[in-house]
Amino acid sequence: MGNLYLTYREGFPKDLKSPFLENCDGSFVTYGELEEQSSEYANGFYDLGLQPGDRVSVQVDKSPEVIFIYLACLRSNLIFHPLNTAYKEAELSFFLDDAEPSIFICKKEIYNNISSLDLKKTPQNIFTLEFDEDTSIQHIKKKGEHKVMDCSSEHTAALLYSSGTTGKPKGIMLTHGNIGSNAQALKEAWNFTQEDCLLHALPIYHVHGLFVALGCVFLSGSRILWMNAFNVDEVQEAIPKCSVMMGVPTYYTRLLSNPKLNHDTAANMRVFISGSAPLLEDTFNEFHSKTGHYILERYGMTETNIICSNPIEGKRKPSTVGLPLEDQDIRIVDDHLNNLNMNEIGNIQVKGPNVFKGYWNLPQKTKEDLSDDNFFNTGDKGFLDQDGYLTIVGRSKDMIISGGLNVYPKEIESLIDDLEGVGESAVIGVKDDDLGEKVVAIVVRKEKSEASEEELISALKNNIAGFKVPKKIFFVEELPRNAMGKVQKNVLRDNYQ
Ligand code: MLC
Ligand code: AMP
Repeated sequence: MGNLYLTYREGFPKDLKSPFLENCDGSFVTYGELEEQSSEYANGFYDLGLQPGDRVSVQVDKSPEVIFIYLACLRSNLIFHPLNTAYKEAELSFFLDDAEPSIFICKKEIYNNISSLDLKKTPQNIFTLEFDEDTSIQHIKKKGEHKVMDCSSEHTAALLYSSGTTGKPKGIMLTHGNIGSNAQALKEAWNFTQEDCLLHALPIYHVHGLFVALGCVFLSGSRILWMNAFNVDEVQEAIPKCSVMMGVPTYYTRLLSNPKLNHDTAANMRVFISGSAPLLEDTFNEFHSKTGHYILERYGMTETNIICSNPIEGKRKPSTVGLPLEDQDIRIVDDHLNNLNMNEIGNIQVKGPNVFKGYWNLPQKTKEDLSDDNFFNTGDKGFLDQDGYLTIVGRSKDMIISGGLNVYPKEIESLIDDLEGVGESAVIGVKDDDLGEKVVAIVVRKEKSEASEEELISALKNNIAGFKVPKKIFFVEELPRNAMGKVQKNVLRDNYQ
């Protein structure tokens, strides 16, 4: 396996006039157009003088054009760097300073205010994706054949950031081989064929909507029913036209409250797949009684793409994430790396061709997260049962998953602590029927401070992506601490649940 584009290309249907992507208004993109458009962008990148390994950072609304750009990056050996559209200026500045892209494709508002990002080094090429405007990246496209560049499967194809329990976000380098091997394994595990139609309502700046969803489609030559965002009514309308859906648990809890979801409307579906956050057993059972489908839960992370999956054929066990994919080893170890027995809870570690190459510019951090025998420490805790199914019971990393998006309390606490009138704070996740977990802050005001919940929330909204902003703030006189002076988050979680 070399260039991932060629791996994807092998799965395209023989007839390139076959639809790849269908929009809700009936318009569509064929596989032939996918080839043509990605070639044209790749020619444009060449004319701009981009070199293999250069980064292409993208922060724009979901659109098929982004897929063309992703594929053009693969073809040209450039590193695709997608960014959550919710990131605010300060967050964006960090990512751009760290990734140092040669091209930044952004929304018009950012393009017009690029100087306010106060970057150490402004990218040489900045574009928007505004159709028909002078600033649009579309103008770089150049017709003509493009020869896909040869590259090793070890070459970095994408850079995706995830925050950490301490310090700054880390860039995760995923290679052509990482993404390709996982796509192959998933296509097999989930029996994707050309007959499938995938309901795609996920964002495409995370591995779930980008590599997991698109990889299965490319490799099977199937098609996508495309939605720019998750809207429960539109998704419900689309279900009868599709055979596979992928989503985070929130998608399924929202669907359950839709009166049109029933056995008949879900009859054409082959499988509903859930991941990125824990699926509650109640959701699994309720969904089955309403539709006759057992949701297939799988487990993954940005550093590894998908690790485990419940089977297509065979028992799907609720509250488990299923069996390791065929090409991966999973082990459960204690803190001293001793292997634990079946049903014993420990640290989940994984080894396989899917495991990332390393953290961008952070060799020491990469070393810390990989054992000497090359197992990656996921930071998740769990156990394997007698049938080999994995159950995740918690995390050693302090992280909240809200609607499938990760929030690191440390980052939010630092920001809250810097706000006027705040002495200190603790950020926790509490159960939420819609989001799974929601972010809540417990704040100790400074003496005489009258800082209000509204003021703090509005100050945070100016600085960070909305999904990270606490949904609720409680004020207390002091935070509970243990004998070592450490804030007792478990006490807070119990009190504020
Ligand atoms: C949006 N908001 C959220 C939120 N998403 N708040 C908390 N948690 C979230 N996940 C806030 C916005 O800031 C805004 O706040 C308000 O909700 C409305 O915004 P919206 O965009 O209209 O929200 P909505 O459409 O309801 O979005 C919720 C969602 C979306 C669940 C549909 O977040 C989503 O699609 N999540 C999927 C994320 C995903 O793809 N994860 C995969 C990661 S990969 P205000 O205050 O401004 O009104 C990974 C590996 C793996 O984890 O295993 O897959
Ligand atoms: P990310 O950093 O966005 O890639 O998030 C990866 C994390 O999401 C994992 O380390 C898990 O903690 C969590 N996760 C993903 N899928 C599941 C799942 N099915 N059940 C529980 N947690 C999950």
